Amino acid sequence: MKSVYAMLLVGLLSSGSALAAEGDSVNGTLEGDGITGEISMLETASGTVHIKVSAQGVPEGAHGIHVHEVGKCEAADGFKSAGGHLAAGLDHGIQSDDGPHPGDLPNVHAGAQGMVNAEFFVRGFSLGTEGDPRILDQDGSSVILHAGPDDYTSQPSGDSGSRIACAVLKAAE
Ligand SMILES: [Cu+2]
Ligand SMILES: [Zn+2]
Repeated sequence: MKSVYAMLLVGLLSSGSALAAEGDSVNGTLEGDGITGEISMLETASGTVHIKVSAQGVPEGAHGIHVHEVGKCEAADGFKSAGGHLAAGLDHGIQSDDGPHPGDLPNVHAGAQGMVNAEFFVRGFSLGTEGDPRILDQDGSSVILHAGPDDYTSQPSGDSGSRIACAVLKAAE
């Protein structure tokens, strides 16, 4: 009987979570040297965030892509302005015992034409005005595309090389 109670309690806690705000959405324009693109994120009925990425002008191959903790894209400083990964106190990468960061995403791949089209399902952050971590916190958030692939294990950011494009995330109109 006790375990039934415990399960009920867990059910109530998770369904009452401020993380689930169905319909909240953010988007951003990806810009880098010769690279343009679009990012959109939608918080779905399940509380899972649905992300779509499209980009052109991306060097052929695999590229790390993450949500970074500051919504500031300054090309002049190599997009260092975007800060580190949205981390929530966790370690980087799906291959880490205490990972991944909420902002860690699977690598995207560009073919010879330089096109990227990808979709992801992610849990672990909110797009709304509540929840922790959330994309639209005081200093905002961004998405960064890297020169090389994320190895999903190296700290603090998967050894994915320089930052080649950046998108500031904003509440969708
Ligand atoms: Cu990154
Ligand atoms: Zn990370």
